[in-house]
Amino acid sequence: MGAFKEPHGGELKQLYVSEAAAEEMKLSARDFNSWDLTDRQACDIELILNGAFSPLEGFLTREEYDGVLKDMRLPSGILWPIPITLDVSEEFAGALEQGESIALRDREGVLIATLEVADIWTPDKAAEARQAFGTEDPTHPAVHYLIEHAGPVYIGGRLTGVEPPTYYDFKLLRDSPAELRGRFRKLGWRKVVAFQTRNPMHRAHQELTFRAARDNEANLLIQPVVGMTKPGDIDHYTRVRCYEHILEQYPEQTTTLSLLNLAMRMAGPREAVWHAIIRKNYGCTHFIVGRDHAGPGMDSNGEPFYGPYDAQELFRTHEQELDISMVPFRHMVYVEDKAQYVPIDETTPDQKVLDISGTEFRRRLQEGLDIPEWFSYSKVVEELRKSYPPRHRQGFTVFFTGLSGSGKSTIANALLIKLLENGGRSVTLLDGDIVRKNLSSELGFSREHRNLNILRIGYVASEITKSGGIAICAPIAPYAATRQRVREIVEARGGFLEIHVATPLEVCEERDRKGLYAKARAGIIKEFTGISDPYEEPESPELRIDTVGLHPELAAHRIFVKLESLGFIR
Ligand code: PPS
Repeated sequence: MGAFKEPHGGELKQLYVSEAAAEEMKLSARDFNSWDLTDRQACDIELILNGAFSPLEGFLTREEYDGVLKDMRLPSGILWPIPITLDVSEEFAGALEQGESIALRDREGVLIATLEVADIWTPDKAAEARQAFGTEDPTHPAVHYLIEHAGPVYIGGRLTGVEPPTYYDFKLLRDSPAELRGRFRKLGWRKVVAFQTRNPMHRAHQELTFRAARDNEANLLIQPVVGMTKPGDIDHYTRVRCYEHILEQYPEQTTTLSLLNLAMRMAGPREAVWHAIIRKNYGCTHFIVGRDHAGPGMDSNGEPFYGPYDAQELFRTHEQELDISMVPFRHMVYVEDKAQYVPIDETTPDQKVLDISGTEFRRRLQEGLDIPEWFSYSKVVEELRKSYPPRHRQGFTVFFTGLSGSGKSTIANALLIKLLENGGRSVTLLDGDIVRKNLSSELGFSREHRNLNILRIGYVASEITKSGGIAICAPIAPYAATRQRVREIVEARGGFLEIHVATPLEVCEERDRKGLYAKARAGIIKEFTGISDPYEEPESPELRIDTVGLHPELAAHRIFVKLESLGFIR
């Protein structure tokens, strides 16, 4: 297999018009219906326009979509495993007609491309989830995205590129397929092995990629994904700094680094085939596929979504047609006596084999514990420690929930004082009443308004948490789904503890400190939580506290101890 053959499915698509034509398009597109691209769509469109998704020339039409879902093929017969769709709102789609051109803009309103509308349709999302990802289970990130975030209507059609997206970070590391092919040509690299990753690289990865290149007498392209990866992954800024350190460890002139603005779907086998097509388009001849390639983790029953080698098998079935060779990943382990990494199947029973799992590595990072040099280069570990400090240096949110009069504010205040006494971090109390006065003064108590109120609190708490502070929130927060959303936003930035102040309704009503229960019973206050409005009890809070017979100070102490045991304070 020689280098620089035509990309998958024929010529490399390059859909941008000339600068002069782009200027004209910007003027004429002023009258077009205009759609602001979502983050996912912004990634997809970039790779369609620059040819990384060749042979696609736009977002899938209905016929293309059906074929991709059914047997991974476009109407031309070319293999294409992942549906690349432009999902929009019903309102936007309702104003469109087939054949018209629409403007597609980035967040700042910059015109990225125009699309000639060929099809407008309402997809069967459950069927799409089953066919593309093999499951309807919403714990699969792509299924979750499809059901929770993607718009209800799809628009398909050809794109004309106006302006490539602007980046402010790592500009020199971002390449189009044509640019990377040009670099390989200039360097005289005829065989190139591509390595895909969404994680920091440690020594095992370095050894494996080094071997893959050596065994195939090829050069190496490290091409990490910096678009959208699995929620909870290490941010790309930190990862790229780590990759730059690891690049120093390869023999000079053998290896290059380039970033890929891909929005991953975590679709396992189908995703592996997709990744290979993309790398073929970038001019690579070989592609490394590991165990559980692009795996989405466990399903809601704790079972893996795909078998560990399903991706390799699917790739193997289509390898000829894909015209890019698979380099199957062998799990590398460290053999202490040899001070060397070796594929696990080449070790002997008498050898002492060392390995640190991803979970164990994260635990050590979180708790500030030792990470040995044999596992990862110290510069890489330092970089990770800077961005992901141990828990006692991270911010966190303590989120109280419970009925009015349950004692949330009293315990929250006691906790505030204890944390201030302990020192080291700024502490902010977002009490229900305070927030309603300052942040949410225009809101009432309908479900919609309560949710809005809680999401505002969650947003502020997440910003405080991100900056390394402590946020204590004490609203009623009666709806479980909204509390879950707050948890998700905050956990992306640091710690989150939900404390259910589970004082029974009868006790709260009997206390009736503010006289609100009496008014609620009399119908003077409407939509009152516990009386005329629901309260959904948390199923698994970090702590549940019943204040009956428990002094607030003791309650605060229990939370303090919990925070200590989790490593957030010491
Ligand atoms: S929510 O549901 O989380 O948005 O509520 P929250 O922001 O915590 O506000 C609750 C405080 O507002 C007073 N109040 C009511 N609570 C519940 N239902 C109704 N209809 C209502 N009307 C006014 C009440 O004092 C709550 O304060 P706490 O401290 O919880 O007693």
